[in-house]
Amino acid sequence: MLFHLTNPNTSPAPNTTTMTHKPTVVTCGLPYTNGLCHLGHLRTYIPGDFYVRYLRWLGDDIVFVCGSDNHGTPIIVTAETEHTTPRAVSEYFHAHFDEVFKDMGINFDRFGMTDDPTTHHRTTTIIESLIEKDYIYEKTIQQSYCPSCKRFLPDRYVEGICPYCGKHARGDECDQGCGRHLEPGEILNSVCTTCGTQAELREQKHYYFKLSKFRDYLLEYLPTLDGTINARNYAIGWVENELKDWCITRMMDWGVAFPGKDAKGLVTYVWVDAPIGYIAFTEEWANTTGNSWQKYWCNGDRVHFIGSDIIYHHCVFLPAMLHGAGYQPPSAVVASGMVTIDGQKFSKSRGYVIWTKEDYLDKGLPADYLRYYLLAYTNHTRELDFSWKEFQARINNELVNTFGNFANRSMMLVKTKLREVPEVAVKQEILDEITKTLCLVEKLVRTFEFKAAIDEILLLAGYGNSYISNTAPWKMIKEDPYAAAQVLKNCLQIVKASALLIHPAMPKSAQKLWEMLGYTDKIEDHPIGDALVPFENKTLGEVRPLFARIDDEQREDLEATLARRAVETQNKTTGKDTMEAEIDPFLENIVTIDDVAKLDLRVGLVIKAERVPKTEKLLRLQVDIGKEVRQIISGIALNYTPEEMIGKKIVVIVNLKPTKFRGEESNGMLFAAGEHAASLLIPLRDVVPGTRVH
Ligand code: B3M
Ligand code: ZN
Repeated sequence: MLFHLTNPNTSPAPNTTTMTHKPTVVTCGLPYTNGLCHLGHLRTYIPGDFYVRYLRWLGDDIVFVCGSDNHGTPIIVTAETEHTTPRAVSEYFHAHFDEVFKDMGINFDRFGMTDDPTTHHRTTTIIESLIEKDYIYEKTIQQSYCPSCKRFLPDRYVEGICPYCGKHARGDECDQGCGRHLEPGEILNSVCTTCGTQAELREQKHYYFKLSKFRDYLLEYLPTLDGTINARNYAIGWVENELKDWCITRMMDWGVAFPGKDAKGLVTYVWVDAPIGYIAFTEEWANTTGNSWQKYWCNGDRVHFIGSDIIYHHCVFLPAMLHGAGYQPPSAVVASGMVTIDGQKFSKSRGYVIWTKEDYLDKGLPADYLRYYLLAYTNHTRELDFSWKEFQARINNELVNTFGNFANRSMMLVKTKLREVPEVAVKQEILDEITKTLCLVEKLVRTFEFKAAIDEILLLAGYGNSYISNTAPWKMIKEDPYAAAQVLKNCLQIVKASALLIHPAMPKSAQKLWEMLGYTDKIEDHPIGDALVPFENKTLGEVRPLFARIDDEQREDLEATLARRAVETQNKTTGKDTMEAEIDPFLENIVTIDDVAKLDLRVGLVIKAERVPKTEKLLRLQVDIGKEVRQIISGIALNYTPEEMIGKKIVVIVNLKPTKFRGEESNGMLFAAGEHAASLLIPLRDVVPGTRVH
């Protein structure tokens, strides 16, 4: 069946697109080259990439840069542990992030390294300019020093107590409490992270940036800062409360050498050169493509996508430093909420982590699903609680059942019932609906409301779905083929617009859909106005299901990987065998109070201790448990000498069936925590031997 009803209606592009926008550089926070890319990272990069793709589609002039953050103490610590250089560690993780970003469809124009010469050069230039303008001064401070490692302990080399909130803190950041940036020497009760020795304070000369001088500037600038409200408000609150000068040097040799002959041995603090990397990466891009970096950094707009834990660095420190050196400050800071997993705080050390490559991409899951999920799940500034269950539900309900179903139904009906695309005009009401969506989504994207933008696009597909269900063209076709053709042509127009609208979020899937619609070129080369150009192809391409459902088995497999990782990580830290605990022991081995009551635990006094001959780990103890003295053989010799055991009061289980170790009878068992019983359990207050432990 072929229709020849020609009415090539054209409709103007929505007028919002005719607005002109400044050249814009968009950046994403730089990942440290000290670990692998995990799902938490993506919360910054995917919305950043979506924003860039969308604005490019609207015709804006955008350059999108990022890079890896190579300096700072954690990278040196890793290099020391791995017996290699910080540069080698950086190159390894840099390559990893570069690959993962590409596989996730995150397309930077430049992904540089802060240890490359451009960042070194730009940092030196900016610092020299700050020195010249008298924004930097010298000061001797008390700095943590480890008498055992015989070195100063900058930043992550030291741990202790936060002077503001009393929680455990790392050298330069209160990571478990108030989140404050900590200045060198501020941390209390500092301990060397390498060897555990209590640190001493020693004098050291450093350079300070006069951040306090920028208070008035920041109070004037911050209300004009665009982006998400959390960033602006947090920064204003900070500046109103306190603004201390910043120590911007560290005594080590990995980093950007601090300029000046008096600064021997000092490098700039990593938080100085890292954001300067944004400028340097733009320079690198400009140099290789024949563009101008100044076009973006001096006249255009600068939009920074970051995690909400580094707002202070981007909205307080960075604008002050840039302004002081005569550069333009950020135009917008877009700060995402943090990511949790199944309600748990993301934690590499506790195994609550989903690695982008190993746990997602390598399992064959499409990048677009995760891109969609992270964009559509919740508002950008809210905390995002990831769960595979929710992931499955979203993909199946929204992508498979709504978006994919509508597109496939429309195209399959055309293919099977009409064979060719009817040459009938698209109804105005359909074009109006698309225009409405285009205007709304543009506004939402420009105001960083990514979730709402995606919802609108899905609503357009939903509108198409209801339209096709209500009109039922498959029934109509017998009585009124013209009307059925009209409906299907309208549907194809909605599919075309939906493909174009969704391509910044799901570039691969949109391209697939584009080809099913019969196009042979790249969807991203089509400007926004094309969403309203009547569907022009005469035949469709090969139509296949656009999205695949995630079944329960697959979801359970993903959940099991996460659970296993948490258990394995915990076992590694507690010294348990990995094979022993595939399942969560806390859930599987529930005991009752009655079970506990069966154990007779007593305080015992060690009165004699000696090594069991020809063994490495065993000690033979004589333990006074009140009414009698017991012999207990215990595998603690690697951690405790016989001499130090004598006189110790320990906890012993006394109703354990006697057993033999290496021919020696053991009548009881003691309690200790950690590998090879690293830490004995002893009563805190003095009690007589034989006292029952409840
Ligand atoms: N490398 C990572 C972080 O703190 C840090 C970002 C630098 S952005 C200039 O999230
Ligand atoms: Zn704190």
